[in-house]
Amino acid sequence: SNDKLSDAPGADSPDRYDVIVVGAGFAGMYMLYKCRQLGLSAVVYEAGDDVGGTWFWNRYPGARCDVESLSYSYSFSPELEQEWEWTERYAAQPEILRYAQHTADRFDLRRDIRFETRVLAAHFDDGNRTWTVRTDKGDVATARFCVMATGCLSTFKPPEIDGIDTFRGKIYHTAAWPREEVDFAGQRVGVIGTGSSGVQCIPIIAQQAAHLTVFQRTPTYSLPAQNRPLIPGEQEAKKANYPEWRKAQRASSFGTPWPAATESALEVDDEERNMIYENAWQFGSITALNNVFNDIHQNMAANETAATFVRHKIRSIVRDPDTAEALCPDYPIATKRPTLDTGYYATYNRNNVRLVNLHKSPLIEITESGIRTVDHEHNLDAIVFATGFDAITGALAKIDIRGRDGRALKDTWADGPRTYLGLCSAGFPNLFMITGPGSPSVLSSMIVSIEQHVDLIGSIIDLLDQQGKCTIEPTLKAQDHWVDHVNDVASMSLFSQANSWYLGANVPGKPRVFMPYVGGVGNYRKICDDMLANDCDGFTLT
Ligand code: N01
Repeated sequence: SNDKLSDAPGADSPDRYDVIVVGAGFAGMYMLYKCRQLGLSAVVYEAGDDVGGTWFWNRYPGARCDVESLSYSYSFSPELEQEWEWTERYAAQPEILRYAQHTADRFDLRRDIRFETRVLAAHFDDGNRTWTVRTDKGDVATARFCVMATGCLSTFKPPEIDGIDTFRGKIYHTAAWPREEVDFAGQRVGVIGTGSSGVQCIPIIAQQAAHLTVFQRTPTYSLPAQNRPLIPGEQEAKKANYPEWRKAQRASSFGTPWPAATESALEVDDEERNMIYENAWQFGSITALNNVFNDIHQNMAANETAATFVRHKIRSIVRDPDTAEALCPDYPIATKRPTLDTGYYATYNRNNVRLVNLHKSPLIEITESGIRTVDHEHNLDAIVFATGFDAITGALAKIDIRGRDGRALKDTWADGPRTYLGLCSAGFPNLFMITGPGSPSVLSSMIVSIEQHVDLIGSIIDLLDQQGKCTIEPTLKAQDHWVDHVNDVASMSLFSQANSWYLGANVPGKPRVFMPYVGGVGNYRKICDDMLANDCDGFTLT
């Protein structure tokens, strides 16, 4: 609403804090910990009834992280690092959720988290330089600082398909999966979407259901996870070496250390190139295949050699030639997010699984009994939407955020997000976004980037307090310069060549702006450290 928050009920005696944090996923939890460390009073509002964010909501069968568990974990507490035991190379959702819950218990975080409470609005008051936040539970609270720990992939997008309401069977969305076990036994199930969520749930649903129909619009390049239980000694070795490993993570390009490739894919002969790709395929990592040569992200011909390798793999695994062809992508590899799977392509060899190529047979509507494409009516008992997210800006857009002079963030960003360092936006003093647009965010192992931003925000607040300053806000000049830099770096890579959610292409009407920073986690950290060392260069402190 347009009402001033200061007129809302409860606004005459709001709860006051130093910091209000929105979201209790990995970002919000660590932000709360950091506030306590700095002696700041803080409250966290969380829509779910427990911590964990992404790992709280995405309970679909097969949900699993595609960063190795020994890397995808907090580094801020050596005790936590040492005591937690991972069971698999790539941890599944229940285990990561237990880890988040354990962290909350261990540091007694829950007492400052208000669960089942959604933040509706956050308004900055120029007069007293505070943020006022209103929730759906009627809470009104004020704080000097407001931190959005709302996640990059937390607002699932509507599937934009007619007739959903008419369907008489069950509807599921991978990002809003029910808590209780879903039993697909004996059912005819349809899955729409073949991104990371789709390729993870499809093989498992295929095993459970009587029949599975996969509705594919754009095929994905999927690599085998080669997941396995951790072998004896493996975890102990990493734990003994954690400080160095974490250092390497922070200095790396994507948050997981990877040896820098020195050769071009076009410099080696076919046999050697294939052997190198085969080894990467057998290794099992989303970063392996596209980083064995130094030009796959930059050079179309080099990129094509990796893409061809994966297409050969698909054709060698999938027995039906038409299905195999339909599964072969034709855009440059790694320009949309690659996916990591367990048995995805082989699933299409099962006789209870059918692939519908929506490019050939477009989807018309959902009917009361299933899904109608131009040439067929598919009768279904359940439909699973694995259709993705309004990424990076979606969760921020859902909150009525107003900065100086009552200006809405939504209006300020009508042509695409504008930030300085992906952390703050001009006109919105003392508002921080953890892994916001213009930071490495989704092009990194998220916890590495989350910890960096939380540490940075802590240092900035500390510096303001030491200098007796109240507000911090980026200058327009620094912001414009940063936005240009983010765009320049993206346009030098092939990333801008696919219709991906990185640039908002999956949401109708969303401005096409490449949102994550492609410059690399290590470089980005250095830029931020320099900014801080130079008295918050690019920010105005008042
Ligand atoms: O979503 P997506 P996701 N009709 O947007 C299709 C992270 N993640 O939830 O490409 C028909 O990638 C859409 O087709 P198209 C990870 O960063 C990580 O799978 O738009 N189809 C696409 O195939 C990931 O990248 C993990 O043509 C429609 C699919 O739905 C990000 O989250 C696991 C459609 C959406 O794919 C998002 O992944 C899961 C329509 N109307 C997620 N609308 C791991 O760590 C959309 N599609 C492993």
